[in-house]
Amino acid sequence: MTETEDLRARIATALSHSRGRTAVLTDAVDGDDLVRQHSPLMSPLVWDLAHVGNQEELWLVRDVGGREPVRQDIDNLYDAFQHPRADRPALPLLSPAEARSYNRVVRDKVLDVLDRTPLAGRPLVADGFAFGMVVQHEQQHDETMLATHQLRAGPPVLSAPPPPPATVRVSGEILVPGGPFTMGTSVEPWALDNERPAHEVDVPPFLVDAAPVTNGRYAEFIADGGYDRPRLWTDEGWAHRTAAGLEAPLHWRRDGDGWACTRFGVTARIEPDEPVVHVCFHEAKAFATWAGKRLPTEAEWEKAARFDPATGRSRRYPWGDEDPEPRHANLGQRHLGPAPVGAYPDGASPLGVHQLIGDVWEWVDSDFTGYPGFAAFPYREYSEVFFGRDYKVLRGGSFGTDRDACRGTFRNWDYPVRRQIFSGFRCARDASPEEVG
Ligand code: AVJ
Ligand code: FE
Repeated sequence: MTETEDLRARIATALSHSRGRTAVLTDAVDGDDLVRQHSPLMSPLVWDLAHVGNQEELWLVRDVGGREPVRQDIDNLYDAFQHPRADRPALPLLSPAEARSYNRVVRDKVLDVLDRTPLAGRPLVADGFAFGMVVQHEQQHDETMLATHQLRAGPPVLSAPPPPPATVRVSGEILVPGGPFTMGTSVEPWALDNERPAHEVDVPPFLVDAAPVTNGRYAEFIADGGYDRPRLWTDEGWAHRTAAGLEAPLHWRRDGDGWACTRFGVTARIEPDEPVVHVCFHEAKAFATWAGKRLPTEAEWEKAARFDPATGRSRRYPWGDEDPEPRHANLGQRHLGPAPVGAYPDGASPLGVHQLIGDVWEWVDSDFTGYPGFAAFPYREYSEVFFGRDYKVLRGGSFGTDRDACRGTFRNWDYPVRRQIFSGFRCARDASPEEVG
């Protein structure tokens, strides 16, 4: 096989893998359920379904392939900037059957375009970028659809084996040495515009938690009055906590002297050793203050995840440069929840930081902005229009994130009040001179 044939085969596999996930998420419920809105924060599942196909048509059929449009008349319906999520159920959307057949027609054309397009030359197609972008887009919506499932009431319709148990004890903090490291990338073929370009950042020495904050620790924060002490919160955080009546992570309910939560229709006691999930940025920050720590900055998070002190290089992933395998991280909706701390020793960073990739997205204390030298590509609406103070960054992916939409440089963002996403966090703090040694 030539290199191009190999790349084409990998793209075809990734396209069909993502579509398989989309099918699982949309075949699990009936037509009524697909067109219904389960939360004003989310689209009806049938919107995500056809939006995935429409983006694929725009980029791969029309732009890369130069082919005639399949359904130009529906572009406006599936343009996320034309209609806020809350308004989408009232639109004249394709029915579930129409959306499925539209996606099939588009995909057949795309496989033909893939066969005929040289994957070199203009930046949009070099290394199969546009195909990689479309694969990641579908995987991002698969995660969004999984979040919609979590907000949906009723008996369980999704199932998966439980995550693996812990096999090592992981606790305490890891010292990340001070000095420059390479943040972002200029060489990762499918990295999106906001991950580029690679640039050097000097990060002072700091300590980072070896693992994400667990449910058990988070419950201690609640029991210690964490939600009742304004001094633990920023002004903005306290105002939100009060207005929204926050008392615990989303989906938690008191259960005797402890807590239970409902996940994809199944109610169970919370597992003390699993990373906490469904907290907003403000809750993460208040917890960190309570713990005598802070959230890591985005540069600190990435250095903890990628910096190899033996070589001074930044890795693609904490475990090295190889693509994620099931032994490295809890990704891809193989399990319907985070794994306990200590379940992925093979995924640890060289410094010994665990579960940076997968399980839960981690809030960091940084606004979403462009790196020095940022250039929007191939469209401003992916990243650039979101730059500024409104959004905080999340890193590392969750159990709901698939492998092509997750790497050491990958950046996610959301409003600091959002918690319907699979969001958790870990803490960090400055290193004292004695600790630096
Ligand atoms: C990167 C997850 C914030 O879902 O809003 C999907 C990804 N962009 N379609 C989102 C995205 C266009 C985006 N996030
Ligand atoms: Fe989208």
